[in-house]
Amino acid sequence: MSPALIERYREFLPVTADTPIVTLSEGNTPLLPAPVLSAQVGAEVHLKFEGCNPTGSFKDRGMTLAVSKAKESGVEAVVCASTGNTAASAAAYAARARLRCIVLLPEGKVALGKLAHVSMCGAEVVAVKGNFDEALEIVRYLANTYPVEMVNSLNPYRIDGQMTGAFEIVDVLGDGPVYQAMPVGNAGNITAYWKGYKRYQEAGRLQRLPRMLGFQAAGAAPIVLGKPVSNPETVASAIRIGNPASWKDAEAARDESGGLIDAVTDEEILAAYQLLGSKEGVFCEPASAAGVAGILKLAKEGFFKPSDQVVCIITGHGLKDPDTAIASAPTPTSLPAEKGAVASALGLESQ
Ligand code: AN7
Repeated sequence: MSPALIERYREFLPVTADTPIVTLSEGNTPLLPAPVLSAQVGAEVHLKFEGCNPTGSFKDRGMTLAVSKAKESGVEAVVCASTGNTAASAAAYAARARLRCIVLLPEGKVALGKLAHVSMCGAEVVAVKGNFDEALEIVRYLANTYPVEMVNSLNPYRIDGQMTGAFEIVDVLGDGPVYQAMPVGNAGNITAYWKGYKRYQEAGRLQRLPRMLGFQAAGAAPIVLGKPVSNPETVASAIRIGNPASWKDAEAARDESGGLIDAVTDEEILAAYQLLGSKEGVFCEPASAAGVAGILKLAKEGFFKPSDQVVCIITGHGLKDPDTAIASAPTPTSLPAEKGAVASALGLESQ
């Protein structure tokens, strides 16, 4: 087994010799050059493909630590509200730790692959007739009232674990990129990356702090609007969040780094989603394309210089949301099982 993420970065994480390490061999995800995107953006773009984590999203970085610490504390159950990926990750790590796992999901708004994952990993699923923000309120109440551990990113161990994404980028590039672009939902990940870069700077492993570029979906853009959105809507269901828990920390990451948080429309998100799949071979879920949509938008305003290194965090795998993929793709050509018919429909000509 490749080493647990916690072992690789143990010196930066709040674990002791007594912490039981709950791992599925997370992290160490690819940092891929993106030649087509680089040409379109006019900068050197890399993709940090977090879909390669054991449950198909970046959440595993935080969950390995949060569940390890929950196990260490002797609690019997973990609980979270989720647009899907946190729940899938919590379910998998809780199964590994033999802890009870309770997840509250906004009913009818969670992508199919995430629902499948949560169920197969044995979590107890509550479908809440409300949105993510309402589900999170209930989870906070449960965690304050009963002996259950909340594993949303309000749990500081989630943020600490997710710092490792920044560590890995710097370990590969040799320094911070000029810009880091990413989607923003509950705003835990932008908080974690910024904390990670700063921690690496303190440790002397980084000279240049990146500027943080966060992107919300236009229908769920509370930080951009400066006020909560009571009925968030977007095709990017992972970031369908109207009142992010780490709002202030996201603003601090933006302001301290000299970055920005902007909104991208569903059309821009879906165009970036298709480009990533069809031109770079990276199949991500719609929310993950928001950062790429954002840099494409900024590029139109001449934002980047050719020498700028830009890392986009591709937060989740495309198989999480097969319905959106199928709806976005052309319908397959249906043909009889005949060689000639297939060859001629494909426009193939013999040499
Ligand atoms: C693919 O799973 O909030 O800004 O409950 O699944 O740290 O919230 C997911 C968020 C980006 C936004 N990309 O990250 C959840 C949940 C994907 C995500 C985000 C999410 P944060």
